[in-house]
Amino acid sequence: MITARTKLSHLSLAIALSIATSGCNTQAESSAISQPKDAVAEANDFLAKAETDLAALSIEQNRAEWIYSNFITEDTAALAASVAERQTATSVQLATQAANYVNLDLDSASQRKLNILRSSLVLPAPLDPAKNAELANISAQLNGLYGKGKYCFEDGRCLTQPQLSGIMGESKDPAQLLEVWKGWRDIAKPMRPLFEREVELANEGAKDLGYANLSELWRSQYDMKPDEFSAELDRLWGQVEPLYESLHCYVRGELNEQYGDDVAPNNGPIPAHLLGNMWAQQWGNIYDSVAPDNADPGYDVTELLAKQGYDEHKMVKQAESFFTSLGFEPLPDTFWSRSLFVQPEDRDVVCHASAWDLDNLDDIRIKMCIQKTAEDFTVIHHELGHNFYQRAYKEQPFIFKNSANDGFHEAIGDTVALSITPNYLKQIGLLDEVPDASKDIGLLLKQALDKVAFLPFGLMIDQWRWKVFSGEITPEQYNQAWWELREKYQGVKSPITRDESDFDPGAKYHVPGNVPYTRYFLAHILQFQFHKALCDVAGDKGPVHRCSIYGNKEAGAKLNTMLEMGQSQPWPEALAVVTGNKGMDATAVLDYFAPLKVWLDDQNKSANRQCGW
Ligand code: X8Z
Ligand code: ZN
Repeated sequence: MITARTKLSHLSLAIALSIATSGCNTQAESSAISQPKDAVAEANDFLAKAETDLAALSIEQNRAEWIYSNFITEDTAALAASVAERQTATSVQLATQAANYVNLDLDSASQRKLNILRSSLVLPAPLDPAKNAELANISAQLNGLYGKGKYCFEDGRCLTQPQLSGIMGESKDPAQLLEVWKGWRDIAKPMRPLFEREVELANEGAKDLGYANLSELWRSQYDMKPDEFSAELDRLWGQVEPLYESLHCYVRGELNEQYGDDVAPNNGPIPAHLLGNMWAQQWGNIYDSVAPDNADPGYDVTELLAKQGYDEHKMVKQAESFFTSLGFEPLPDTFWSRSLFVQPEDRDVVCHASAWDLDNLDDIRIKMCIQKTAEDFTVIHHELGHNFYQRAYKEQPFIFKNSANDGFHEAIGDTVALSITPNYLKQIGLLDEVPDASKDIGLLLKQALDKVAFLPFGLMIDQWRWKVFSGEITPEQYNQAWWELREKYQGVKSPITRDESDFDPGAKYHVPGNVPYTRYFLAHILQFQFHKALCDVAGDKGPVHRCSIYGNKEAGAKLNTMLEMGQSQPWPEALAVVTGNKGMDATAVLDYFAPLKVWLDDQNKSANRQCGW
């Protein structure tokens, strides 16, 4: 959740300018009207001070949050909440003040900084200090509830989220899958009243800043009007929906053959516990159940890692070496001594993978309870993508130390991981023999189970949250509306009856963590655009799903040029640096999976499947 971190540490950070700040506010207004020249100077002074102060305070916040997430107790929660409270107060103050300067004739960088200051909060507190304190407290509690979450079996064994996810990924026993699926969701029930209050308070904070609600604020962070952004998402989803439907149809048919009509009917939405993942968000873990008969590439990265004796540290080293092969500097020693790779047995930690930038310079780290699986090998690349991005933009002014938009931050490591091809695995000694082109459908299917299956999930989380923020979904409808959207976008359903005593959204990290989720949808489009463009730079002439940019310094340099820009330019400019185009476009996704789409439709047709739900 690096970018949540980045966001928080950037803009909910801030130093308590306290009395001096509010005085400054009034002056700014009056001089802006009467003395434009002085007002411009004042605006620049305001920005300079804001950046210095924010940068300093962000370090304090990062440390408090790092310690809390690595050691969840009442005390660390209180300390983290107390820093968050100060920072939110200051960043709200700065966002309010920034509004006073936006109509001045400033240089474009200053103008952009003001806009970022105004719109980058993800959890704005009301001006009332008591409410700010309450919000900081609730936020820390929600994070803690997720991090401490466990399900205890009847035999007394209590498992944490990564362990339960391991069962969801491996088990083929529907009864066991259902027990774990349901058990994990019980951790979220106590979150419901906290979440409801969090929404109320943050909406009030958004209104204080001049937004209609928190939905409008979240959607204002993409260099376009909020409603244009929503329309852009609909457009991108429309591009990929037919591909998703073909995949859904095929997978549902195969699951029906495996489990039978009672467990996995061949029509309607797919029961959510059968897809190899706690949230049915990526389906790669059921590849073996749905693999094509004649086109299976015949290797499994989890097994290859085990065979070569990879431990957690070696998995991270290997991922680092991909980045250095592109020309990036190796990670600093402190990364290795300060990161968390292995789940500690003696304390509660937030296991959900995240990448951190403690000092906005070189103290970069990851925190992740690594499982020795193919899935986590990919997640490690994802996390390092964040760290290499952070280091690339470290020379930018503080407010620009972020990605072009939040989807970019999520896309970089994934882009690199798209280059984990059979050829690459052979080059690094994990695979003996590269499967020939007759196995491409298997390779593409495996990839689609993760990347294509993710798209509607990546979209629906914030479709739900935005409606919650705007009031269109009321607290009495939280769970029902959640499942309606799950069904609408993903075509999955709850395997058992749920009601409003449940709070299933809370069982997904980013809801209690208050991390916006549309970024991952964007990243799943962007990474295919980046991959295609970088493969072109690398001069690869083969099919794009066989292309690996491993070792290619030109591709690395191109990527680095974009990363170094940070958030200093509107995202279309950054996108153009790598792709030559200024628009997000799912054509790259469709091109990548084109042979698979033909194959899926063929399979669905010859099995006479009725697609859709
Ligand atoms: O949360 C993450 C990363 C950290 S930013 C591990 N991801 C989303 C998720 O796990 O739900 C990566 C893919 C989607
Ligand atoms: Zn991420």
